[in-house]
Amino acid sequence: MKSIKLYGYATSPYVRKTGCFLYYKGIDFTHVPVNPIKPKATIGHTNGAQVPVLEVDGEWRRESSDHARWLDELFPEKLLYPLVHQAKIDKIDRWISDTYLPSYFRRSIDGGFNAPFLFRAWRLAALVNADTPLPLLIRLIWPLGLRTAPFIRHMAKHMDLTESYEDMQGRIFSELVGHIADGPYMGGLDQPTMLDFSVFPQLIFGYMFGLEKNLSAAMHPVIKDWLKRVSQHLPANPTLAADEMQSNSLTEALA
Ligand SMILES: N[C@@H](CCC(=O)N[C@@H](CS)C(=O)NCC(=O)O)C(=O)O
Repeated sequence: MKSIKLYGYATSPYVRKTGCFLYYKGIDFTHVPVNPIKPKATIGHTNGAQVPVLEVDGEWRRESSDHARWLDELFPEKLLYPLVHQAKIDKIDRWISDTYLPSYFRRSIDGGFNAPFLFRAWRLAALVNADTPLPLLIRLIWPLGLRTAPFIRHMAKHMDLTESYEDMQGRIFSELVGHIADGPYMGGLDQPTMLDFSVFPQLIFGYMFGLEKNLSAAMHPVIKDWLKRVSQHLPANPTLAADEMQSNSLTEALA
């Protein structure tokens, strides 16, 4: 049996994405929580701080979308990247990687430094702390850390910051609905692929782990039906965040 490790923290959308790839395929793996302020302790061997890192029998790779293709090579059942749909998947995956996932960092880039932002940032720090204890001071200055993190500043360079946060959110949500459309899965495919597992954990994370009161995406009937379909392929908590930190039930929100 192969030894499989996923290094990362559950507050990273990219880590949650690779986590869902593994869950969907039913692969036994160990989640190794990475302390973002001391990444060397766990991923020092990669000579960097970027997560997720997927390691199979000692060979490690970065880049979450590449993980889907690598996992298909190693475990060809339940393909995440079926080659018959390569062109369609590549196109939507580019949208997910370049537009959808970076949008989760927009508030950290130029949102108000206000109570909702502070609450969110402190909750994120608490979620990281549940897996890798952080000094109190570090948790307190987490909002500042998000504002100044080099990888987030780098993302900002590829965003149109002249579009307001609300306009961006509305636009991206409509684009998402368009990619799901009549389904049953993203891109109109009959089976779930890497696309579904790249988006699903992001839509549910904030609600399940106390960043948001409601699962607002589920107010849209297309998204709600799709969330229900995708959830059937994953465990009850597919996010890698500690179970004891869960605040809201997904089953209830999707009932
Ligand atoms: N393109 C990468 C992006 C990964 C990424 O940006 N990870 C962030 C966490 S959300 C990270 O590790 N940042 C710390 C760093 O790069 O030093 C992927 O898809 O895996």
